[in-house]
Amino acid sequence: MSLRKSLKPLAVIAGAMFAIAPLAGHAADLEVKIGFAAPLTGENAGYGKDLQNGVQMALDEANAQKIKIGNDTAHFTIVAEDDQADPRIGVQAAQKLVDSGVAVVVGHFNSGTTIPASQIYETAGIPVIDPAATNPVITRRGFKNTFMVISTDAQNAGNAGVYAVETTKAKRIAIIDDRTAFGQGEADEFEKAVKAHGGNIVAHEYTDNKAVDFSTQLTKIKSTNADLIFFGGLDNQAAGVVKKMKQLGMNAQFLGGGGVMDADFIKLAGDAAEGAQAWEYGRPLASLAGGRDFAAKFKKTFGVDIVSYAPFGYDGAWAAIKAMQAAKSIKPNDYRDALRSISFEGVTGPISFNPDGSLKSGLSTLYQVKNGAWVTVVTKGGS
Ligand code: ABU
Repeated sequence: MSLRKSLKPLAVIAGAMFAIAPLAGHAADLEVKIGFAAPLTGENAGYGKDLQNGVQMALDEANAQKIKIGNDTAHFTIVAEDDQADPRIGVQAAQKLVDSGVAVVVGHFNSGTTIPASQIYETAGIPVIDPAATNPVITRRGFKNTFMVISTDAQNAGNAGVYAVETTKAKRIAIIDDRTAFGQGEADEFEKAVKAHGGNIVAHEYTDNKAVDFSTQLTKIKSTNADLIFFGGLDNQAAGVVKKMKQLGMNAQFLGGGGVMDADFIKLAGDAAEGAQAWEYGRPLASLAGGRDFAAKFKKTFGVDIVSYAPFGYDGAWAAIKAMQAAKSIKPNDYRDALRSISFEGVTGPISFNPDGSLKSGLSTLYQVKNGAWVTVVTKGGS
């Protein structure tokens, strides 16, 4: 036998030994892929990266704790897809995650991507835990694999509608929405609640989520003498609306739904932000046990402050890990029931699910800009 020939079997054996040896740096014997999808490029990338960091923080903690699933020590790895906030790309991202063999997905950010993507996960039988998208349709379809760790716009925008009528005493209420699944969804829930409580809608105007000029809509609304304007859409456009209101000399109150209450809104709107009000999902982080520690650890780990939904991403990932631990399996058919009946204290509050997968006891909080900063006004359950 030549030396060349005799070395070949040895190389094969050595290769096989490396293949079964634990990976350097951790003693895992069960690799668990956690899927994640959100916009990681484009206008909404800040929200997406924030969510991804929240999920990563949960996985880092679980890996440090050497979580056991059955007899195996698990090592959790994130498999991230950029859905670009686009429904068509969101569906492709979902299919890629399914094909890559993820055990669960935490995502997406936009209601417009989450609604079609959750159909892909349902067909594949893979649970998706939604940490940010809030159109009520997401859990109204009765899917077995869709769960939300954030309250819906039936609650959040519903609370805004009741508040507009009963607390602000606005008599002439106008609405602008961005016609996305999110903005339109929350505007519809707001309008429904206003009408159910005897309020008066004087205008409902539309824009799209790329628009930067709201003169046409606001000029029409000004002519109705509206005393409160609700905006269904995200922070950057909400800032454009309040700036234009100021330029047009409008004194109506500004009320936002989810996705408005963050530092970007104040930065973009400047002085026009003062007095703006917005309802946002859940409780203020600082009021929750562990909230301040979470924020400090997040800053230390990633070098940036939380933008908005990172704590929900973190809780979503932990919900999946805890369900897998309880079921002693990472197979969806084994752990789905454990996920359905999970109950734990997350960093955002208690996490457990209604039969349709929506968050039990969802809450939302009203904030207002005072002296250039968001301050908490009140927290409420669903209306
Ligand atoms: N829920 C806040 C914004 C994300 C979305 O639902 O589209």
